[in-house]
Amino acid sequence: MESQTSFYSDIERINRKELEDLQLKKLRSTVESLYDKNPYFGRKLRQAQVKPSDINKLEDLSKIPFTTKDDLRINYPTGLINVEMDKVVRFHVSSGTTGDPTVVAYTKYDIDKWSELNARCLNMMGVKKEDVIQIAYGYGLFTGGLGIHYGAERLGAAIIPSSAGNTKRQIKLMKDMGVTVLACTPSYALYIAETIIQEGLNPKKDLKLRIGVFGAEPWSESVRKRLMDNLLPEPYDIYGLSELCGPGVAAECHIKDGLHIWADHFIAEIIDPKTGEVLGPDEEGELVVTTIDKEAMPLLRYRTRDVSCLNLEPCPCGRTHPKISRIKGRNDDMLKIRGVNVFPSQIEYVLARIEELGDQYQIILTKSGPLDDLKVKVEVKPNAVSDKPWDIIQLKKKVENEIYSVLNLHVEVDLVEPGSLPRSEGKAKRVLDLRGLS
Ligand code: DLL
Repeated sequence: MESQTSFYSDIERINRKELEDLQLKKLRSTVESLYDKNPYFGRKLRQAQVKPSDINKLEDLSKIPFTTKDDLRINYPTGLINVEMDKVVRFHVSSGTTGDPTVVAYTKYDIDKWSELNARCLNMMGVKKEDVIQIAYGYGLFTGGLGIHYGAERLGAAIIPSSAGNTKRQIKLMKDMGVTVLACTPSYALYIAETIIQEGLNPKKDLKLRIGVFGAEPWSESVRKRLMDNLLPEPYDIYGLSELCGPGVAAECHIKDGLHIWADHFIAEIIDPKTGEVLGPDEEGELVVTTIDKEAMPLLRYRTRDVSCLNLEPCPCGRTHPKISRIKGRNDDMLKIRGVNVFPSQIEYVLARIEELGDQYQIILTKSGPLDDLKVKVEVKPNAVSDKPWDIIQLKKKVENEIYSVLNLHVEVDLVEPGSLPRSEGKAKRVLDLRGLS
């Protein structure tokens, strides 16, 4: 249901033309500030022959060169900071799963705005000051815990900052404290749901959970359905990345058909990752984001590597900010198997629709001659099939056929015992890459 409080109603429902005028004004001042103050961006803009005065309409954004994670690495740790160091009040550091860590900095103003964006996201999901929210994203260098925390505090909700891990204690807290909102990764939510059942509790009767604030990794509609069946009625998607602030860049409204990206803070573009060409609405490509309301570390045309598309149609919820589609995955996580492009999230989508399967799976990447190949290991639900070999073979065939019908790819499936695959308390690692070993 739509939230009854119109918390940030004016800016969320500002008319498109005014929103675009505001974006242009803020874009120009961001470019001006980087051009004048930041040696690295200043040089990049001069090399591309772009002056702040060249930015006269939003389309002029395409004249500006992209920023990539490499730009952050080259300038490690503080080279992209665009304010005096004494104005910086916080650093977060990304874990660097794909290379060296990257540092992001915030001024007091940035923290204030970041809190506001997260408050908007939570409000949009229907979270109210009367709610009790358990934040089971990691607190610390990762932005998930603190980002959602500040948003919930701004909204006035009661926070349980449980951080990730210690799942049984999480569940006890939920029960004893009457927790109504759970914020964590969707893979951790699945693990929590499984543990609740193992503890002999019925989430619908014994817990008061209402809303899920799930993000930080790709998840599919079929996982949403599982979470609705086994944990709570309203699971919402929230998106963000440290480089842009952390969580709170975009989130779903009650329509749950795409995530509103806050356009008074970010300009979103979708590009062809190979050519850099800007694509039109509804065309799938890489999400590129320009921050237009940041002090410490503004970024121009940051290549997120996340695959999505842009929807500019008016949303029935009344918000005018554009929507991005659910993130399919990162383009560097895309697997190319016998000529077919596969995102792990597509495999998850198929597996989570099959009643007999558990929530945990692993994609194992191997080499078959010069080509990559993959195999899927997936847990079967307890008592879902008999021990008879024939039943197991039938289920294996069914899963392989379902994968084939969606991906057009023959994949070998290995059904494994319940509880035998690793569980995640944060971002799940679903792909096991054994290509170097085969
Ligand atoms: O994951 C920030 C965050 C925390 C978002 C909590 C939502 C909730 P990073 O660790 O920098 O920041 O990782 C960012 O995670 O580029 C995406 O690839 C992925 N990601 C984040 N949210 C989603 C989502 C946080 N809702 C990277 N769906 C991003 C799919 C997501 N992928």
